[in-house]
Amino acid sequence: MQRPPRGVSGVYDPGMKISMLAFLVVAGSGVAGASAQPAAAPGASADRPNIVFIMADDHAYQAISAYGSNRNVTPNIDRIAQAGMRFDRAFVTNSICAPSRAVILTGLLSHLNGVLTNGETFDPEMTTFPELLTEAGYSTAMIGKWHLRSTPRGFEHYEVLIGQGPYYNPPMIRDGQRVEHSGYTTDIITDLAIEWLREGRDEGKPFLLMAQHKAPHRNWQPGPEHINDYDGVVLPEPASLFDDWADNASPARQQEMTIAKHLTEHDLKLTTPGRLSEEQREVWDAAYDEKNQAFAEAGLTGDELVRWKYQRYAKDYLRSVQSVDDSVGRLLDELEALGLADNTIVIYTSDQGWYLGEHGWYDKRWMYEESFRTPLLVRWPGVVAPGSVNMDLVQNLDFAPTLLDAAGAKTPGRMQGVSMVSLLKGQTPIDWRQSVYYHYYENPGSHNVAKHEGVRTATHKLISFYETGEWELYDLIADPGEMQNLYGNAGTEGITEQLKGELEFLRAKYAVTD
Ligand SMILES: [Ca+2]
Repeated sequence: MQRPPRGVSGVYDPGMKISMLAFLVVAGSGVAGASAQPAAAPGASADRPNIVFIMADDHAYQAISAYGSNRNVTPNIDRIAQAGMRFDRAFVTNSICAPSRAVILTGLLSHLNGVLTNGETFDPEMTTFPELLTEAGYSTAMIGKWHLRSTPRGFEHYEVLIGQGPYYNPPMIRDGQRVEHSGYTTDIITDLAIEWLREGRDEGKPFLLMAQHKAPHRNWQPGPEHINDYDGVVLPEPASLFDDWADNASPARQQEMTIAKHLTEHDLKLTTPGRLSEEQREVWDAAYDEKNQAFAEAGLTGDELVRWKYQRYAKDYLRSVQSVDDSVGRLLDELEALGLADNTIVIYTSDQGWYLGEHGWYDKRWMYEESFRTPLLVRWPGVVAPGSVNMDLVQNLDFAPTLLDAAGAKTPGRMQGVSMVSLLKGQTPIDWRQSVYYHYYENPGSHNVAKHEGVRTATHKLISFYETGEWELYDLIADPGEMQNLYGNAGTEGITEQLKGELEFLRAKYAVTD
């Protein structure tokens, strides 16, 4: 179903796009030489693929049916997996929103791109892959959640949420001008992306469209079309919903992200969100007044209350995901309708993973699998074998070099990621990495997660909570849920030394300093 753009005030100005590009050319953009791709003549680009990069915020792979979700069905996201490649060992380098976005744009780890936590402003002078694609002759747009405090640069066109942005009626910044929208934010981002595909892009060029959702970020406000999904359903609980962390080092026990204790009334929808129009509020209250009355009458306590909170939280999260899935379907349909699907790479990913009740948690940040991993699905007709699955170790660090490579543009030598194009072709290079590096920095910070770094191989994970000298070691084959910290146990000396050596190797390779 295609919907017209809704509630847009302000008129789209194609001149803005052209003048922005002209500025980049005239100014030399400060990174001339970083891209060796000579400026292609407009229209001389039929062989270069278009790129649609769709990123959700905090979308757990556990909430995608292509990844085997036992809790929801995402038929449209699954279309990308069915026609393309599913990466089962895709990881982030720092599992939190703004830092992940900076890594994706720059191909540099946090300590080199400057965004260590959500508190830093992204340096607008940093070289980014969209900027390099613009220079290489791509028509480029960034629509949706930016969340880097800076003004987007290097795109022909942008329209972004302000900060986190609300779930309903978001003001946005369109090429420097504030515009007001009414409606559900996931739908609005989709409308704007489709509008740009139809009318905004330069049709003489290949294009990069980054469509980045706010959903399903906290506090998981469903859209009107899915607000009553899962009513009457009892979602399966993760096996570790009541994890007490008895076997783990103290950092995990000191966090503040439990479903049991740390969700607020606002998170649990016991209060009505602000910002809703009268009409939206009617829909909202009609849905939640009924749900909340049943809860009040039940008078739950103890584990039963935790179970109720899990159901409420997970259902709202999945309702929010469902609108993202609708959005993916609309974008895929639009590519078909415009005759672009056959020469367009479509990527679906998230800025990191998420706990959907595993270990009793919501949120992210940890190097444990649910937040360290991120969904990554790539469709590239004629290049990627439909329905393929990749088990190589890849990271969001690799996205920039991959997309530059796919576009035939040169990757700056400073970028630390590696192009995944050969993986997409089904060919793993013999020297592909055997381990990945992780580093989380935001402490003190929300949810009280200690700083940590670590290394993961195909079979094991070693984590260093270096401020307190605590370590954790997991055997991911025997214990994929990471319920048993093996560090210091007899018989693990060899693997521990091996992983410590690997961690030092990666620190040196990536120029990580103390
Ligand atoms: Ca996020």
